[in-house]
Amino acid sequence: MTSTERIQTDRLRERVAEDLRRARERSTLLTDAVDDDDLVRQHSRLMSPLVWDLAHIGNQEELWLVRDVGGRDPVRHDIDDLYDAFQHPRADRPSLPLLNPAEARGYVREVRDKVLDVLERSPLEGRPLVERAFAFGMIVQHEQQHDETMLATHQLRKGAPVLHAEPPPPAAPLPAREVLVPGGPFTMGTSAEPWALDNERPAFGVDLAPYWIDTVPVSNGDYLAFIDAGGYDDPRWWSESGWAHRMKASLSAPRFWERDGDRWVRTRFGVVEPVPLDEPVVHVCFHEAAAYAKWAGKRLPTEAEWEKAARWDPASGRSRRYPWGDDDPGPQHANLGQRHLRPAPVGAYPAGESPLGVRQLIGDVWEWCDSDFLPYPGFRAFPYKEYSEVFFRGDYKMLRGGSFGTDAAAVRGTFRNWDHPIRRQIFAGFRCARDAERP
Ligand code: AVJ
Ligand code: FE
Repeated sequence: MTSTERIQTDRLRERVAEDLRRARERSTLLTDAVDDDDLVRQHSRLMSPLVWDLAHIGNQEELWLVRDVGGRDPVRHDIDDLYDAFQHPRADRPSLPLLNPAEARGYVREVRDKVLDVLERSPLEGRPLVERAFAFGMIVQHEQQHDETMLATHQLRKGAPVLHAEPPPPAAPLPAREVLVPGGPFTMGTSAEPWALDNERPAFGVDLAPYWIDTVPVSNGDYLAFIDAGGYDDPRWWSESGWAHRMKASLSAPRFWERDGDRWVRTRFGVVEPVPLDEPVVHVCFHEAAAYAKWAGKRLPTEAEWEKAARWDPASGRSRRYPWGDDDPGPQHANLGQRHLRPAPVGAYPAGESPLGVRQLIGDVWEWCDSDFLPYPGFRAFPYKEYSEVFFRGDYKMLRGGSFGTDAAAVRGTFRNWDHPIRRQIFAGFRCARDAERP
């Protein structure tokens, strides 16, 4: 190893240690915010008790970093089954003999101590699992993904507010409500991003017809016009399965909204407040997003259209890591990391816009796309089939760009998230697109 390589490896180790520390700081904040009774309780059948998420975070870290990368003995050989998401559905997790809060905290601490030692000694090259610290990056992302899941559990929890954050930055002037994305090829996915997960790989060419895409997500004010126009009561706007779900679930507004006389209020982490008209709508399911789009004379973008709008640079023809370029996200670019516990108003973050002028693609709200979860051409499951492969072709729709609850380490221009089209507890909204005539 040359001295330049050694300096780079040391820098990578510091980066990993910092990312692990930031993830744990967030997990600790989310679990220390409530008492033990609250930690073991199930706040919704859609979610695990918070204490399950915490120990599951530690267990995944033990499996991959202590045992596999480190080649060390198990910390706890007896609990793998309890924290295997495929063994027990979320609804059943409260009745399992889980580690109690003190045990779970002690467990994740013990695992982390060993992992920091493994990190010091690992060469961060050689086999694919450790090359450029991939396994460490995967575990950082895993913890951050569960931190967003725990934040969704907090949103479902009843009671007085326990989480607090600064308000997000204001909107900036917006030159246009939609932009034309020219037709032609672009590179989707990645073969270069070191911590990209298996479903984002490999890079491949996609040729798209031209389309228009909104420069900002659909706002609460926009969505309210759909409600006021009777959109929830008109099957013309809904797909067949969407209408069936709308009827069965009696949908009439986004989740957490309530009518209060002649205005709408929403509950946000225990605070009841008037629905802010200029914020992106959040807590809508795919079916509601698709119905709104049809009512508006538009449609949802496909996943490829979302990614081209987010990454394609017309000047160079290259695909960027993020809309603003290749730099890692900073607070000027996007509303990420639970810094603000709400989306920023539409038109915020001008420094984060794409070359074509599309804003808020990263952060604020996950954006529903009209695509199923399919592997890219040349996909290979890595390092385990249960991250992506077992979900391909299931009843899922794609979500892109991350939300205010997503950490910068757990989202990028190529990142792919998915959920059932009826789910509303996630921090999901959408933006619209429409076909353009070919020139
Ligand atoms: C990619 C967000 C759908 O939370 O179910 C966490 C991520 N995978 N633990 C999920 C995940 C295993 C996953 N999503
Ligand atoms: Fe997990």
